[in-house]
Amino acid sequence: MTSVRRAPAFAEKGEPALDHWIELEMKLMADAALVGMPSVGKSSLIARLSAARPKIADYPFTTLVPNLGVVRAKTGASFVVADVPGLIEGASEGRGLGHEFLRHIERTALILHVVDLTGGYEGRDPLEDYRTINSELAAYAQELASRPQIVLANKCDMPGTEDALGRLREAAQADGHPFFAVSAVTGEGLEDFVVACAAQVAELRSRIEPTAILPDFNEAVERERQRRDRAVQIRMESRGIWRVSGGLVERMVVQTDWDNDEAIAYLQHRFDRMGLDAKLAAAGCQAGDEVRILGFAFDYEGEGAQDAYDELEEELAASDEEGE
Ligand SMILES: Nc1nc2c(ncn2[C@@H]2O[C@H](COP(=O)(O)OP(=O)(O)OP(=O)(O)O)[C@@H](O)[C@H]2O)c(=O)[nH]1
Ligand SMILES: [Mg+2]
Repeated sequence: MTSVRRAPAFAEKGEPALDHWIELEMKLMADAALVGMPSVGKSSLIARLSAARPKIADYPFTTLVPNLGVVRAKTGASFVVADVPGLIEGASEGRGLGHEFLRHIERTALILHVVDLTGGYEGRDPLEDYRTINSELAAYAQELASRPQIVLANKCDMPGTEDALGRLREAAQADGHPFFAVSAVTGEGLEDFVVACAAQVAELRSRIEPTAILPDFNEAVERERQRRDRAVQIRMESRGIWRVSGGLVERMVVQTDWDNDEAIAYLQHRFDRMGLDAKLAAAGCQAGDEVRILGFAFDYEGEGAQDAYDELEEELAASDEEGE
């Protein structure tokens, strides 16, 4: 394809659009998630700490969908907390509301593990609750169990909770987790907790690459874009008339300055490097046929014509040099 008819055969502008099917899964993007057995006071805590106003009641599974709240520390730092519905033993196998909500904490950098010091109306052992939740997290994904965790021993305003408090503090410390005795009702211990939590969130955020969330997606889209861009489609429009399409080849033509012989020669050089002549020949295009790209028409001179021209040009250049 060497000879170019300079006047566009017909006007046609614009690049072809790309479409994609993408599957998105909605997940909470909180800095920290309140995780714990039902009725331990997770919603009471988020209500006390933020402007969120979730339903609070003394029966399990009061919270059915996660709530988000913005918490501001007295240092001025703020972070987003999610109040996730209660987990129970077996949640990792889908018991209770567990499975669905465990998925919500997958992307939360910090776990705020809330334990009810009173053991609830069933008289559970708070230390056992603490272990149960941690094994549920581990059973769902080992990585969740090793995620940074702050343990909140809630309802410390209640009488008779000292013994549980001591045992729980010991266990949390042995696990390497910061520990705070708090009360969502009186507010005890919450100020210190919020300052510590804000500091840890800041530290965790600094470790996260801002674009880390979608690298695979972005890369896949870019790869696909490049693949489609480079792909060249050839089809016969009618007898002796061929249509060449593809993002790159179309852009090359659009970008060419048709008043500039060098630009045209450069375009022909690029066609050549893409092996366009050979591809046209393989498709059945014959010397004398017309090749259309967008609104531009080219005369096809047959495969090998370019080589002959190149040789001729080289010869001419060589004789020019000799002449100088
Ligand atoms: N005494 C006392 N009671 C509290 C405290 N925090 C929460 N409660 C009570 O505990 C009960 C459960 O509180 P919620 O905040 O609804 O508990 P939850 O963990 O969100 O419960 P689910 O959403 O069902 O998982 C309510 O009756 C609260 O008033 C606290 O610090 N001290
Ligand atoms: Mg709740």
